[in-house]
Amino acid sequence: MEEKILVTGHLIPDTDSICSAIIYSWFLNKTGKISSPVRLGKINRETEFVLKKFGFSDPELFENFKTNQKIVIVDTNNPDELPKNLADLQILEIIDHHKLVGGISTKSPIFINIQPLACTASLIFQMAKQKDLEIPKNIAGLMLSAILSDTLKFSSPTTTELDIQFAKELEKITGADIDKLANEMFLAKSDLTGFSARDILFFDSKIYELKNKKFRMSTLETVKPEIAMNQISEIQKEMKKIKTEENLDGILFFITDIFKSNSILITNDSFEKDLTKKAFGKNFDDTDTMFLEGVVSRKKQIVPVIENAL
Ligand SMILES: [Mn+2]
Repeated sequence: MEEKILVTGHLIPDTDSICSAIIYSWFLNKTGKISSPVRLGKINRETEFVLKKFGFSDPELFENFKTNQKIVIVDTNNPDELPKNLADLQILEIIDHHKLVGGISTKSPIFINIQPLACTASLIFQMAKQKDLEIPKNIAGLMLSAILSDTLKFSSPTTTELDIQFAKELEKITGADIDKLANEMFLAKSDLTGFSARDILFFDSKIYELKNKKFRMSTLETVKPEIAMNQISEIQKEMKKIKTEENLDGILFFITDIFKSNSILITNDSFEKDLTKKAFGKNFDDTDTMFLEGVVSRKKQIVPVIENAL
């Protein structure tokens, strides 16, 4: 039997990462390959809601990939967000919408599709259209959900005309209403019951090496920022712990209000405060937080200004 290809997104998977692994695996199977989706971490509540709504089960959790395992990577091209033994695996393809970070090398030429769209699922929809594939309703539902998730319902500056056009086409195919689906997803995502301060900090968190300094930047996207604000002192305690454990130069936490399109920044020490004051050109208020009107995208509005300020 032909060896199975595993399709995986990044560590700490978000909705696009999980849905795109499932969608791309469907795409590969449609084009004559044998594949299944896997995941590298816990499913978040938004993704859990989406999978249930469109009738999918969680992809299998994979921690150990055997040497020479054939894999396709979706929604990242960053080796730090992929399995530790990446160099021993056989990467067949990369489908992504993030900046090229480098560090991945392959034994032979591979297929790479990286485009500046808001979402990996948009790229796969485009590929499916090019092949004239008929897209089942439930796959279209995952594609639409991933676009709504990554674009925060088109409010993120990463959103392109193409993402919006695709979402509208997918809305027709799947029969789900965009506004209603987005509301349900964002409410599911805002429910923090049962999560610790540490869980909250790792929902959507990435390490960045900027000008030789190591940062962790965590974002909580929510429609109810008050839930996290109520436990901010615990969250700050945890941030300090993580900073020591991971030997970071800084750890920044952003609570992003998806409906109002703004963020609250939380930091701890004077290095982080001075840096972010310079980056955003704003001061901290009495509660030691910084209010950032219109800031919703880590990729486009946070990382570049921090890098500049350094
Ligand atoms: Mn994505």
